[in-house]
Amino acid sequence: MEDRIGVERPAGGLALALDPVLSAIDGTWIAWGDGDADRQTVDAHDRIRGPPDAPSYTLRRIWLSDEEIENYYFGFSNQGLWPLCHNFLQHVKFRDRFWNAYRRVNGRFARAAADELGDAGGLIWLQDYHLALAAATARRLRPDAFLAHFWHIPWPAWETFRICPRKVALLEGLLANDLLGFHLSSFAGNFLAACSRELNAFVDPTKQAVFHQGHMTRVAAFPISIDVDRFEEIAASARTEARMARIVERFDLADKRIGIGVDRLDYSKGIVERLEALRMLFQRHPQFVGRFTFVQVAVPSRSEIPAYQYLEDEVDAKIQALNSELGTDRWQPVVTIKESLPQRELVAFYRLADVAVVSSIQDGMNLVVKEFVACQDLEDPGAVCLSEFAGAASELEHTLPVNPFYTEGFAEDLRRALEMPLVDRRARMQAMKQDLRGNSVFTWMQDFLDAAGALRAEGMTSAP
Ligand code: ADQ
Repeated sequence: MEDRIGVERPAGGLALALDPVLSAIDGTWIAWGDGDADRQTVDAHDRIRGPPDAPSYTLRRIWLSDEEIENYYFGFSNQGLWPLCHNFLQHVKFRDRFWNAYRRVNGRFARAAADELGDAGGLIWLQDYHLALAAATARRLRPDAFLAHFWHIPWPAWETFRICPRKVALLEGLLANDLLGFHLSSFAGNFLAACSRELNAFVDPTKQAVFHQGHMTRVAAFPISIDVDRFEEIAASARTEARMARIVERFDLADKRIGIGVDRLDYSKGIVERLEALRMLFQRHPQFVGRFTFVQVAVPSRSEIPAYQYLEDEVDAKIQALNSELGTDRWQPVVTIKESLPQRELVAFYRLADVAVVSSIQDGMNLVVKEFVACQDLEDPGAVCLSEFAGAASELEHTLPVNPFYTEGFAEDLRRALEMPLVDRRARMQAMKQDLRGNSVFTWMQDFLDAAGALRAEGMTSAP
């Protein structure tokens, strides 16, 4: 059989959000690659045009060895910073080999960015917690560049952050940027507090700025969103109707109420807590037994890390127990899909559902809930149960807020969602759609770039 090279779309908010952004500005995206296919597709300068369906930006590859992936990505990034920033201190592991690889790889990203910038200078926009140190190297190499960073996950309270043995280096790395963005002003506030307490840096709350070692960094909130038009368009298409019909048939959902959860399998997403609330819903409200099916789309992620392996086992065991306790030949309380689905298929699930459940224990923003809202039609929209601890809760005010730590309350919220009268669902959905339409991923990008442009124009990058 002929070997073919295909494109895998990651089940992750950041990559999906940035694709349209890079296309809109025809920039260069620097990302690590591994595997033969990545190597075979680049040119002599490790570059390729993307995305494959409509090439409109350049992708520059950085090659990481297995050892670097283990220590930089699965190590410091995902066993250090991820659990630290999401307050899962039981999962935090700090190792010197993790840190050494993190520093090294950050340096390589910075050098590639400095290299790609060209003679005219310009903006280097760093994304996320994997690159906290890159700005410091980039600044040394390209003092002419404007450096900005967007941090896609929460920034924890100082009491949490201070347990990190590399806290000073992380803060100083991020302060090499001119502009630093978080989803929420509370995360920005936590960062400012850490700068003042750890570095004794001067924080100017009115300017939302930190002054440290003769340099000013503006720190502000830019809540991310989705490509709203694209989701609305797919949701309204005839092909989506056909997909919905196929899903109903495949999972035997014709006469059922349907719930949906879509998550990377991550302990921060509150999947275990959700399953416990579902069990309680069926116990306390037997009218839903046989009549309500919860579809959990949960694609495994970071499976090399033990905490993620335990989580997957725990989720599997809970679903199996619930299904064998209550399920029959014709009905299962929970249907699981552990694959990465094409966006169009996800949209069909969103449209079918009577209720979406997002029960994050901690979440920077959460794009799934925004996708669900964008896909609803106002004839018969679904209800939304949204964790109070997802960043999106500060934006979408007409959901049913849930507390994933309180199983009984959560179960009652699920019941309320399933029994919510049409007029109430419509009013809430209309308001949420309105909020969302004014705030797409393009607005996010524009706001961030405008802030960068304004700072550059002011030339405000030196101490007062
Ligand atoms: P994530 O933690 O990855 O993102 P989230 O914002 O929920 O979380 O985005 C997940 C994305 O992956 C959504 O676009 C969803 O449609 C997609 N997805 C999930 N499961 C899928 C599957 N099985 N098949 C296909 N697609 C799937 C991080 C932060 C978030 C923040 C984003 C963006 O943790 O808090 O909202 O970055 O900043």
